[in-house]
Amino acid sequence: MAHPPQQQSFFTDTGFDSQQSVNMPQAEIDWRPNWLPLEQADALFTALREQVPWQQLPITLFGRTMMQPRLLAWYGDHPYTYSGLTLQPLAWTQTLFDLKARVEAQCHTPFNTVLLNRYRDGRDYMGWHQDDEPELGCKPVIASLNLGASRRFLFRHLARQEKREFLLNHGSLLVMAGETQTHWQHSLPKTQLPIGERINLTFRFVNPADE
Ligand SMILES: O=C(O)CCC(=O)C(=O)O
Ligand SMILES: [Mn+2]
Repeated sequence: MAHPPQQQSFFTDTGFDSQQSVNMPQAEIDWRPNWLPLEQADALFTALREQVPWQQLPITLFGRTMMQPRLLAWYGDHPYTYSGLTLQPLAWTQTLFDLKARVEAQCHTPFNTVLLNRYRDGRDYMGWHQDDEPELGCKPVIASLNLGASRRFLFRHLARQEKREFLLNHGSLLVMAGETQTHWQHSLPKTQLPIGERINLTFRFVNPADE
């Protein structure tokens, strides 16, 4: 892997961080609303918005192809295939490489890719799904970092009548682990509120053997 270019790091201090407990059966969730200090979250949002080569790409679901209702970018060491689309990875930038190290230290697990989603306003959204692609393995750890506008994030259990809701605010980190992806789906619904842009980053470990 090519060495990422030198650039000033966002993560020179550790900042304020507090975990909030979550009670969800058959799930392991680590929820840290104040994970990234405000100035770092602001700087990261601006840098990613300007520097990432955002793309709007098609998706095929149930035989129908449509444009995805958000912009995205895929970085890391491996391609990623989901819903009929294979994303070739962009090379790590120094900013994303440093951020990955910080998220790895928090989660005590390695990541080798990150999916970036940019929601231009409340009309952009993500429908119900599980992150259960074979290349993620059976109990994937997925760390989700949130920047910009706060958005509702919903969970629904696949077998029980249970739902949960989080308000994913600027600088928060939500980690999904254990059997979360087996038993729960998640979504980011549309909103009619006049809200600004949001960027979400999900760090993942793609198993090279299953590519
Ligand atoms: O934007 C979000 O918070 C959700 C992202 C997500 O679920 C995904 O990328 O798989
Ligand atoms: Mn997901």
